[in-house]
Amino acid sequence: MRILITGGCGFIGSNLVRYLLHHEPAAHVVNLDLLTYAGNASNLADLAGDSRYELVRADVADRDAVRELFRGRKFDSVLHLAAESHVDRSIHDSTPFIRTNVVGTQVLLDAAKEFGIRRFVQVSTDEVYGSLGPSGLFTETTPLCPSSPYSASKAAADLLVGAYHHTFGMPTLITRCSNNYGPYQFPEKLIPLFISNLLRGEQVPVYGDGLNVRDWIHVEDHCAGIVAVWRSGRPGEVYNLGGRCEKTNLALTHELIALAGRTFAAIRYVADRPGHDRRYAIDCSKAEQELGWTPKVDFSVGLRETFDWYRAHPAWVESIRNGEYRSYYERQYGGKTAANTSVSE
Ligand code: NAD
Ligand code: TDX
Repeated sequence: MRILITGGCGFIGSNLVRYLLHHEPAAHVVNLDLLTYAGNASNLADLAGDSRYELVRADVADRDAVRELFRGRKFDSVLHLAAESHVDRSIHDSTPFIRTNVVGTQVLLDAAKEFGIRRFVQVSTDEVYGSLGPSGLFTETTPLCPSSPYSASKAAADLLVGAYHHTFGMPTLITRCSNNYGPYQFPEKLIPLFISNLLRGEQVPVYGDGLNVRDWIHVEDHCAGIVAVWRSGRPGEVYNLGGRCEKTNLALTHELIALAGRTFAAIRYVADRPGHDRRYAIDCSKAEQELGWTPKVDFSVGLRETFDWYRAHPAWVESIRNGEYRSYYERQYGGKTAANTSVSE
């Protein structure tokens, strides 16, 4: 059974490729990835020589390349993760977000329709629902109300996926997951950025008052949820996936500071993210009841393991923190370079 995973060199994609090969002995995985700044072929270096894995470098929005790939292989299923995924970058420039997240999804849907794919899973995000007040949870029937260019592009893609099911009867499914953490996450997102700064003795930039809430899930639990939806979800349905683990950014930052053995002097409050969503929290009971899936990784255990993973992989982090990353960091965090945000405690 040949499965196309898009974005398999990114954070969740690389964990998913490994998860699928481990849990589905019959699966052969083709990984379609453009290898953007966020894609790293070395995330799957351990699969070199594995006859069940193949990497194809291409753009999901390149219609000819995608059709060529589908024509050459008989894919059973598509697990679509390729995306521009960082909210802050979408605020600087939304152009690649529209191309990859919206046009790329349309191109894939057209190819999946033309070549008769049996299952098409769109990996989406809780951010399409917008922001919550102090109480309540996102359910699958919460209206879409995206706030950022990133979440708007994901919502647009989700609507296309739903429309292809409704109009053409395509066997599409959508997952909407909360914030992931774990190994191989690019250090522009909160947890890997803060861990890598703390390990270098640098400060961590907390946006605004630090009281925004996110619902954290370990990437392994997310991968298990995607596979459960792929195996047993009902076509045309949306499944929320979450960790039932709400934390303010400040509480999470304190946990990371404790793991690093640092003090609160490591925190630097910086200007808030424009349009910053206040709170996300997911009701994932539909996936639990219908699919028998549930998040399993205890947050404090998962966070410690993640911290240890970054500490054990300095070369992986340093290879990313060079080049393009440095200019991004300086633009995003007020011109402060890593070197001049160091603190002595
Ligand atoms: P990531 O940024 O780490 O990886 C994205 C991958 O997509 C990279 O390998 C990149 O090279 C590839 N890619 C980008 N543009 C491409 C293009 N035009 N053609 C082919 N490949 C391209 O992202 P992630 O955090 O692993 O997220 C994966 C998916 O999961 C995304 O769709 C994202 O919206 C969704 N999601 C992420 C989270 C999270 O917390 N990270 C939560 C919910 C949903
Ligand atoms: O430097 C920072 N300081 C800070 O306070 C960064 C990078 C983030 N934050 C805050 C903003 C958010 O409230 O931390 C929280 C988490 O931020 P991100 O890691 O950028 O994630 P978020 O914007 O919540 O989106 C993530 O979860 C949903 C992923 O990036 C998305 O791809 C996913 O869809």
